[in-house]
Amino acid sequence: MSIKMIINLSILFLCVILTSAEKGDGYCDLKEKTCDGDFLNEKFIIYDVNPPEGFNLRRDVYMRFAIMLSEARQHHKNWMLILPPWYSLYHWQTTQSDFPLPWSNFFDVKSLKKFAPVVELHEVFSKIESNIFTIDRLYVLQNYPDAFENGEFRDKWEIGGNCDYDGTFWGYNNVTVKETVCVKYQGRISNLWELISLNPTDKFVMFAHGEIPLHDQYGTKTFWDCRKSMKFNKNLINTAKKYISEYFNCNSKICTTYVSVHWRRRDFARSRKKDVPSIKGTVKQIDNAIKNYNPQIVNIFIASDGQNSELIKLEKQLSDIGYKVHFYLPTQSELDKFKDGGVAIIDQIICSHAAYFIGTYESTFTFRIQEEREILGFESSTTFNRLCPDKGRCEAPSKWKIVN
Ligand SMILES: Nc1nc2c(ncn2[C@@H]2O[C@H](COP(=O)(O)OP(=O)(O)O)[C@@H](O)[C@H]2O)c(=O)[nH]1
Ligand SMILES: *[C@@H]1O[C@H](CO)[C@@H](O)[C@H](O)[C@H]1NC(C)=O
Ligand SMILES: [Mg+2]
Repeated sequence: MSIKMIINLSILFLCVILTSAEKGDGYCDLKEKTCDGDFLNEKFIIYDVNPPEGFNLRRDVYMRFAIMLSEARQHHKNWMLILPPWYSLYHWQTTQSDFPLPWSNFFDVKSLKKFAPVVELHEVFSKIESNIFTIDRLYVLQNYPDAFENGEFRDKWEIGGNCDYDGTFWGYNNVTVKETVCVKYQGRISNLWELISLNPTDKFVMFAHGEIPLHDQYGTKTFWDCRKSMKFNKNLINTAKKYISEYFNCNSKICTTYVSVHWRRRDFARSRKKDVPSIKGTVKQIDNAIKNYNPQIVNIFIASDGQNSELIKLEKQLSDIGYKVHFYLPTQSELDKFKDGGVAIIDQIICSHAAYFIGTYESTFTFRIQEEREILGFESSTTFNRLCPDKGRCEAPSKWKIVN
C-alpha cells in the first residue's frame, strides 16, 4: 500500500468517525450508563399546558420547547427537556388512563431524541435519590390583559401579580415545587432563557401554561426537522398500515384508492357553528370533492370524534349515493392497549395516506394530518382542503408547505 493510499484511507476513516459522531444516536440517553455522570451536570425543563387543551395543540407546544432546547445545545447549554406525561385529557372520554402515560405510548422517543435533548419523566424519576421530585422553580405564565399595547404586539415579560397553578403535575402526587413565580409573558419562546438566567443555580425548572410562548420562527427548516422527528409509536403505525392494506388494498405511502375526511364534531359542532357543516352539507361537499378529484373513487375513510348517531346518519347518506364508508373501530383489546390517544393517532395515520384529504377548519387534529401529508410528499392540492359551513363565507385553509 502506498503512503498516499494510507493517508487517503485514514482521511476516509476520520470522516466516517466524524460524521457518525455528528449524527450520533441522538442526545444523551439517561438509561445508558455512560450518561450517569451527566445527570449531575444536566439541568431540566418541564412544562404543563392549559388543562382543557387537546393532544394536537400539545404536540405544537412540544415543538416550541424541543426547538428551544435543541438550539440551546448548539450554544453549549446543558439543558434537557423532560417530556410531560399524558394524563386525563378532556377529550379522552372512552378510556381515561388511571396513570400518566409516557410519550413512548404514542411516539418513537428514540426519534425525538435525535432532534432534541429529551427524556421521559420516569427516566428522571429513576435517577432521583429522593422519592419526591422537587422542582426548584415553577413559572406560571399568564397572558397580558392587552396583547396589543399602543396597537403593537411586541415580545415582553414581567414578573409579578397573582396566579395559581391550575394543573395536576401530570397526575403525580409526589411532585412538589420550592418556589412559584407569576409571569406575564408574550412573544417568542427563546426569551424564556432570560427568565431562567435569573436563578442560575436552578436544576429543575417548570413552566405552567407552556402554550403561551410562541415559536421563534414558524415553518422554517428547523421547524420541519423537528416535526419529522415526531414519528409515531411503531405499534400504532403497524395497526394503521394493516387497516389501509386490508380495506384499501394499498401498501405504499401514497395511496390512490380512498379519500379521507376529518369530521370534527363535539365542541366544534356546538361552539363553531359558522365554521362546520351539517350532516347533509358534509355529504354534499364530500361528494362534490370526489367528483372533482376522481369520480372513480368509492372508498371514503372518516375520522371523527362525533356521536355514534351522527356517524350512522353520515354513513347512511353517503352509502345512499353509492360510496363505501369506513371508520376505524378498535377492538376492545386495541382500545385497552392504545387508549383514546392511540386510536386518534391511528385515525390520523389512515387519513394521512389517502389520495385526497378534507379536513376541519382550524382544527389542530387536521393540521397535524396536513403536516404528515407534506412529509409524505403529497401534492398540496390534495391536502389543504376543508369542509365549509352550509352557508356564508368559507375562507381557504392556510397552506403550510414543507421546507426540506
Ligand atoms: N379518534 C378520533 N379522535 C378525535 C378526532 N377528532 C378529534 N378527536 C379527539 O378530540 C381531540 C381534539 O383536540 P385537539 O387534538 O386539540 O384538536 P382540535 O381541538 O381539533 O384542534 C383529539 O385530541 C382527539 O382526542 C377523530 O377524528 N378521531
Ligand atoms: C412518584 O410516584 C410514581 C407513581 O407511584 C412512581 O412511579 C415514581 O417513581 C415516583 N417518583 C419518585 C421521584 O420517586
Ligand atoms: Mg383543541
